[in-house]
Amino acid sequence: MGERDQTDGVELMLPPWGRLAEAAPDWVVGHLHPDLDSLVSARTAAELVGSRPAAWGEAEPLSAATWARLGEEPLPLLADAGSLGLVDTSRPETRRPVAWAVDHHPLGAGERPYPVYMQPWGATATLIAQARDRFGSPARRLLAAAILADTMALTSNRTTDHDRAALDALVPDWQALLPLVFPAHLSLTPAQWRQAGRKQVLGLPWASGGGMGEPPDLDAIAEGEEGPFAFSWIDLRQKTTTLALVMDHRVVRRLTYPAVLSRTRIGPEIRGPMEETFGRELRYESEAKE
Ligand SMILES: [Mn+2]
Repeated sequence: MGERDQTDGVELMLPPWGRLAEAAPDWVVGHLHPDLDSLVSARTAAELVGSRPAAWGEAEPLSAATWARLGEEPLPLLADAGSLGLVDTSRPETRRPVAWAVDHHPLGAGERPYPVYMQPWGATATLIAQARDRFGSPARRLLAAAILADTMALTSNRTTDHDRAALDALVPDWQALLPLVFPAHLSLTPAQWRQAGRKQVLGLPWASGGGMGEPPDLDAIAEGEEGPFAFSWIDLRQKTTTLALVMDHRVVRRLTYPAVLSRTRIGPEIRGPMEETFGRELRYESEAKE
């Protein structure tokens, strides 16, 4: 905890939870459509400072399903009033009082008249896990699951030694959590897949997910899609990504290549075939999802 450095007002130190608890915010909340790291970080940071955890909006569907498999009730939606502690979000919310932010993302633009505790590690849960001695086993299990989710089971190129060490210390047999965090998505119906992890990439609706098992039935998913629609699946066992492009209810391109393990990077191996199929007018509508 002792090290302290200052860069552009960001404090590169671990959150001093005891001091933060002395002026605890009403709510601890993550990003707009929280993923597992965001949900877990809100829940566990709130526990450390004695605040209430909340979700800004509906949880991202695959993460909401994992949260339920871990035995957790959905977090309440954030109320319109009250001060905030921000976790796992680079969003500089300043229209209402913010006590502090705890994050692992490089910070985007925006003024932050509050302390930010940031480490460029694989998950916000890894920062919070530094206080693991203060948690019981349910919270430690949640933190481990969030680290697995945000690092794609320690395979993402954002994974650090801090993430590996935290995981081992939290739950020594963390491999047992893998089927909970990355279930066989084969059990999802095509309709559920269409709801899963939707965002806009290159101007197309895009669903993506990670899995440990066989890829889902892409033809069955395509049947329900007018398109254009893009679907990607990361197979953590094979370390491959499968990409399917759908038009008029059928798969028009299908590619499998070594996994692009950063979930936010859209590399030329994806962009190329998409532009070739759908035309050069496609735009990359990047979003600060995490
Ligand atoms: Mn995160």
